[in-house]
Amino acid sequence: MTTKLQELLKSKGPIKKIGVIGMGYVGIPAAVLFADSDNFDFVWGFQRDSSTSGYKIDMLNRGESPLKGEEPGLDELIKKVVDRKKFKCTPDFSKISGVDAVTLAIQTPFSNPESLLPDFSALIEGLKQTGKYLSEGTLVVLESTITPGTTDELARQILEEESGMTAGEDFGLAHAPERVMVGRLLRNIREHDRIVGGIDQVCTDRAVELYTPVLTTGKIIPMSATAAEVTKTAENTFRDLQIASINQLALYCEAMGINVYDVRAGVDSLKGEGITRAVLYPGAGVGGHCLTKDTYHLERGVKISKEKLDYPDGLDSIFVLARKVNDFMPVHMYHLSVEALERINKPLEGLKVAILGWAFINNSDDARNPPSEPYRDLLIDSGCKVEVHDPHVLEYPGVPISHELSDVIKNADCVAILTGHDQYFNIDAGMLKESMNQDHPVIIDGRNVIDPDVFINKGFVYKGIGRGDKNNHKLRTKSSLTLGFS
Ligand code: SAJ
Repeated sequence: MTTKLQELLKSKGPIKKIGVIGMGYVGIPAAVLFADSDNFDFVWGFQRDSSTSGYKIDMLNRGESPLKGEEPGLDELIKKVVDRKKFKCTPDFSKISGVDAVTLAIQTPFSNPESLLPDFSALIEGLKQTGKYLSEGTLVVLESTITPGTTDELARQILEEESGMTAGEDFGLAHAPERVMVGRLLRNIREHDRIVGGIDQVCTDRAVELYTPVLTTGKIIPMSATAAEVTKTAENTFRDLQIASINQLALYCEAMGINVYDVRAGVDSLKGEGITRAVLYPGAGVGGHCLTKDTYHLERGVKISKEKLDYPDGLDSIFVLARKVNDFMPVHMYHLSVEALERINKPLEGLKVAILGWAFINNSDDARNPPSEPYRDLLIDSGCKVEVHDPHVLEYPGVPISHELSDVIKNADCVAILTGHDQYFNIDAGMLKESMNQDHPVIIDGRNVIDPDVFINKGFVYKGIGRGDKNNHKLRTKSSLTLGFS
């Protein structure tokens, strides 16, 4: 028995006109890839004409990308589809009534880090606009990272209220989570497999029709909408768990006086069918906008789930524990700093600490939820003077960022490496010691950047994440340094 929606889709025919709401890192590449496909006739890019992002409308319609940073192929593709009149950006959401499919690529940030509750306000606004102009037989797809259950409940409710129609009968509804990484937006959309989940099979099939033409090496993986939401949050939750595992092992190795990188190499040597261990890298913490929040989306999803969860009473989920371990790493960096300075009888009050690296990830200017921030806060609370260097981050609210390494390390009592930017791998121990101008300068390596022996032999007090084999090294005395004993 065919459903009403099947009849509607049959009479509409294949998807030809598409709308993409939210001209950001996710929406722009998605829209121009749809527009570049011969399967589709035209794509509207919907962007609110707000004071903060209204400028994007004219930029895009001039064929220019409003996105910062290098995005291979994107500038050319925007210009191409605009010149061919296959794409146009507009603040007029009423044009949704003329499309066959509309996708929502709208951010769902945390309202505040403490509450770990997502701010769905922009997404809800987008859903209301969509519902208001929705026509029969249109497919609606959510691409934002959302709490499992959102598509099938919140989104369905808003769309039905605003449109007066019924999801799954009068219009289609699905979730197709984005998996893009800044710097490789087009490649990720084309090459990553695409999870596509409808609220029923007809909606899933229509969403498969929408996304298939933009994939090159990627394959479609169809499932239910809620399974798609869980997949997206779980793939980041699992990565966070993998990182927490090696971070916990690093803490154990420090306590047991061994080198975590020896253990890592050993465990990683187990390769092959079904026995490979996904051993990642320990570090000063986990930042960014994915791994720091997606675990809590997943946790909230299971909390509001229809069926009762069977799990040991009062026990944190291993996923939440993983978050707590990873969020402990900047605190551990602080503990290592205190231990190192105590070895040379330097109370923190009034000391100068140089932080090398503010970005949450190597060789990037992305400073969302940086592990360096809690580390800096702890130092300031202890009375330290803190200066921050980062070669890529231009600015950060409330934190002066220097681009002159020599200024930041000058006369510093302690240097702490928080981000593994390439530049830091070339730091010369002799130069650093001279610039810090201390008998026993302190260096805390949060990203396995330096060779401990080179710095220890220069008279540094060294501490490194996971380096139980070096963290209690002998201190080179002044005399042995002047006599040049190695
Ligand atoms: N980190 C470690 N140890 C590791 C790997 C990362 O401490 O072994 C830290 C990084 O320093 C950083 C944080 O974790 O502070 C996150 O790093 P990330 O490499 O996971 O980068 P993200 O947060 O941008 O994650 C994104 C995600 N991609 C999408 O959401 C589409 C994630 O699913 C990808 O696995 C990841 O990129 C990737 O592989 O590049």
